[in-house]
Amino acid sequence: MELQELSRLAYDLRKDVVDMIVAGNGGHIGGDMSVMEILVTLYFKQMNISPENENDPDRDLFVMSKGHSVEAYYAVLAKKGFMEIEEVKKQFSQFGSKYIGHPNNKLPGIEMNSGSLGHGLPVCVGMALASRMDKRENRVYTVMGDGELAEGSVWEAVMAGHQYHLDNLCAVVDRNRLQISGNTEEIMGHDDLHERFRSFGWHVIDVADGNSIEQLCAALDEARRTKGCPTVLIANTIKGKGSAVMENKASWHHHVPSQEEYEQMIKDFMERKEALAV
Ligand SMILES: Cc1ncc(C[n+]2csc(CCOP(=O)(O)OP(=O)(O)O)c2C)c(N)n1
Ligand SMILES: [Mg+2]
Repeated sequence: MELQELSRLAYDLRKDVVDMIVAGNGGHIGGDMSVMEILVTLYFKQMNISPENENDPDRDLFVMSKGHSVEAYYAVLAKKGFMEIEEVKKQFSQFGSKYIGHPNNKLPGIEMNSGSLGHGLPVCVGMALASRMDKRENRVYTVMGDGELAEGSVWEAVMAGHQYHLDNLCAVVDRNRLQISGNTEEIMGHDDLHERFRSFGWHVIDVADGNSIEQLCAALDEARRTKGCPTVLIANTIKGKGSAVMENKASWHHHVPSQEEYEQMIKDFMERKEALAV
C-alpha cells in the first residue's frame, strides 16, 4: 500500500480501537492513538512478518513492550490477517475471552507476553543476539513508551545492545510526553533523551512527527542501513492522536468515551482521513 493509503488506514484502525474499548468497557486509549502509525509502518512497510511466515525462523521479530496499547496492536494484527477484527471487537476484555487486555503469545502473531513495562527491550537484546549467532538476516523491533523508560531494566538492555553491537536491533520510543498520571518530564524526567541514548552508544534518530508514516519509514530505512550499533527512533507523537476530545490529555490514558464523545471521535477520525484524500 502507498504511504497515503496507510495514513488513511490508521484512522480506520483508530475506529476499530475505540469500538473495542467501548464494547470491552475499558482500555488504554491514549497510547493506542499515539502508537498507531508506528505499528502500521512497521507491519505494512518494514517488517517481514505475516500469517504466511509466522513460524519461519527467518521472520523479523517484534515485541510490543508497551503492552497496555494492546487494542492498537490487535487492530493492526487483524488487518494483517492474524485475527478476525469482528471477533476481537465482540470478545475484547470479556470474561473468558482470549483477547485479553494485554498481549499474550498464545495468540497468532504475538511473540511475547507483555504489559509489565520494561521487559520488551531486554528480551529483544536476547533475540537479536540469538539471530546473529544463528547467522540469520532478520531484524528485531520493539516499541516502548516514554514513561516506560523509567524502568531500570530498559537501561541494562541499552547497555547490552551496545556491548554486543546489535545492529539488527531497533527500538522505537513512543514519545508522547505523557504517562499514566501526567507529564513524563515532571514524573521522571529524561533531560536530553537523545543524548542519553547516544551516550550509551546507540544510533539515535529523531522523528519530528512520530505520527507521520512517511517520516517513520525514512527513519526505519536509516536504522536498517546503520551498522555496528543498535538504533533507537525517538518518535514525537501525540497521545490521543486523532480527536481533540482526547489529544494530549493524561486523563485519557485509560478511559472509555461516553456516547457523545464516541460520536465526536469517529467524526474527527473520518474528517482527518478525508483530509488525506488524494
Ligand atoms: C512494571 C509496570 N509498572 C507500572 C505499570 C502500570 N502502567 C501501565 S501503563 C503506564 C504508563 C506508561 O506510560 P508510557 O510508557 O509513557 O505509555 P503511553 O504514554 O504510550 O501510554 C503504567 C505506569 C505497568 N504496566 N508495568
Ligand atoms: Mg507516554
